[in-house]
Amino acid sequence: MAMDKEQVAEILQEIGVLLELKGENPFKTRAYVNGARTLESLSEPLEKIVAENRLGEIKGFGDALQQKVTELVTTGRLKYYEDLKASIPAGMVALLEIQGLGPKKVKAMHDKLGIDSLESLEAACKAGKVAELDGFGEKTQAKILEAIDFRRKYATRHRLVDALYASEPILDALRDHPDVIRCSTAGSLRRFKEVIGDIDFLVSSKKPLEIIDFFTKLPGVINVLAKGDTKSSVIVEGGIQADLRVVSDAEYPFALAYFTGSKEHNIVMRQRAIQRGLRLNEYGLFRSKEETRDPALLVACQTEDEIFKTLDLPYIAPELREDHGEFVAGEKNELPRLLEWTDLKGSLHNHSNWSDGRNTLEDIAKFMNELGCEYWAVTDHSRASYQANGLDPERLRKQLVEIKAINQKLADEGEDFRLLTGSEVDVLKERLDFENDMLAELDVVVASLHVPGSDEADNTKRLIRAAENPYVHMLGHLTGRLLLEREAYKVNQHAVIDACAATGTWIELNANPYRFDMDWRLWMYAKSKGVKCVVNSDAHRHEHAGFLRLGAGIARKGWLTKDDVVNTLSLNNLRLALQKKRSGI
Ligand code: DGT
Ligand code: CA
Ligand code: CA
Ligand code: ZN
Repeated sequence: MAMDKEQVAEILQEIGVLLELKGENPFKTRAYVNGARTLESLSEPLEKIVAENRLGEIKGFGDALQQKVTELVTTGRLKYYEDLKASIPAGMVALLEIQGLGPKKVKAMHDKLGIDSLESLEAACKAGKVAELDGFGEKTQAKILEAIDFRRKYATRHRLVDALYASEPILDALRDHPDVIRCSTAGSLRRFKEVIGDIDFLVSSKKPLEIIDFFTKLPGVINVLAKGDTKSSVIVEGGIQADLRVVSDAEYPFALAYFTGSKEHNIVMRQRAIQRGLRLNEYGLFRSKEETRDPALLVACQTEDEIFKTLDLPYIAPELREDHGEFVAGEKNELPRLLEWTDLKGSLHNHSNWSDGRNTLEDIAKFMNELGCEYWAVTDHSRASYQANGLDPERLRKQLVEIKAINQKLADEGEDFRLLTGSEVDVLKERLDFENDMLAELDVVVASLHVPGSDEADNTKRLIRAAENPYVHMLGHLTGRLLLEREAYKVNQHAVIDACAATGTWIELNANPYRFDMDWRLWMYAKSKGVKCVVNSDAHRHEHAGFLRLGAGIARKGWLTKDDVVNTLSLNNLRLALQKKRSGI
């Protein structure tokens, strides 16, 4: 595949750095870095220049550079670069990402101390060896240790919720700025990925410099990494990197589509443009057969919607832009009408202070009623979860009496809201934690595997057995994963989904932002088998009700509609739905 000039420039830049790491002569390394810069500023398409054999006319482009650029543009690869990369320890290259370390310092530490990884660097600093090197000193050594710490703490992956909370006040501030015409988040955050790398902001404005300056001085910004004329990178609270790009308002819809991604989605969009004799890039959609950003050739679009229309597609929601079938469905006009979080009428998996939740039953009823819910199930842990203060049948039956009294009081006051009784019953090795007669007394039964084994077949069998129980309405957090913290236990999710389909069992989409479990990638399969979803907040305190909004976003990412989600039903219809599996007994 041929490369465009940005990609070629990036590789030249990297060659410069790698050569410096090897200690090559500075003229040679600088030729590559300068060459990269020249390419970026070219107004003509690079492909054209190469095809017409005119690279030599560009200032600073000697034979070596011409030959390499030609190879890259025509074949998409460069043997020289690949060999060079292979000749340097990968750990050394990674050290360049530590703040304050350039190729010269990395090379010196490698030559004198054999440092070729983050670990060996840290050890050498702690042993005081780095400070002894020429041109380093105690101060530099301390700074390097700090930077290593910083990097560890501010890892490169972040949970969606942390990125959302960090981005919202920044987006509000941008929106309120008088020189901002339009603004949005983009990238994986806008696509609602469960884990993101960095936050992307996009603004349209006539005064980019002022916007950049304003952005870098916002209270949520704790460190400025780069500050250019139209883009900036910063670290925001939570240690998350955030990129801002400022474009003209005419470019805005195209930049928004481009920087929302995903890369895979963008590739297909570009392809569709080419098939129609057009060119799509971050600057616009152009009537041209080659790369350009000539405004005279622009197909003006006011919104993303119009870009999609021009490429014969309906609007594709950002959550679906993963090249996971949105183009095929879009062409047939079969994109789903996605769930809205306001469609949710309550949550069917929650805890109270009877097990490991914080709030009392009365407070929960009051709070969720005022929030506008129609119902809220209390599904405290069963006795096997002793560390979570799980309930035995005796305590659970006491709780049922209390809930009944609360509901009676609500009815007397003319309120429509109801608490539902229930349990998050543990899936044990050979059975469920409660007998069927206990489960039969409950409105809602969630079955969860809290202590899995290491054997996939065994975990799968346990969950299938739980699904086969006529009193179990749904399986809770199917894999037990905690994002960026704990891996999923081994389980054959497809087999479990099949069992749920066969038995009329629902599957939870646990909306706790550490979980988002079952994963969005599996819902399309579940849906194809007719398995319904329940978006549950798994609330342990009032504030967790807000998880429902996040869970709905993940459900959207899994292509789910209102009809696919059980807790969009009104209380009466929910009661009927809860009876359905049991009535088959
Ligand atoms: P992240 O930050 O790793 O969670 O994922 P994204 O999707 O936010 O990726 P990011 O921040 O590197 O770039 C934002 C978007 O910009 C990305 O989704 C698509 C677009 N983009 C960036 N680089 C490229 C590229 O080389 N080719 C194409 N087609 N699109 C790109
Ligand atoms: Ca990003
Ligand atoms: Ca980015
Ligand atoms: Zn649980």
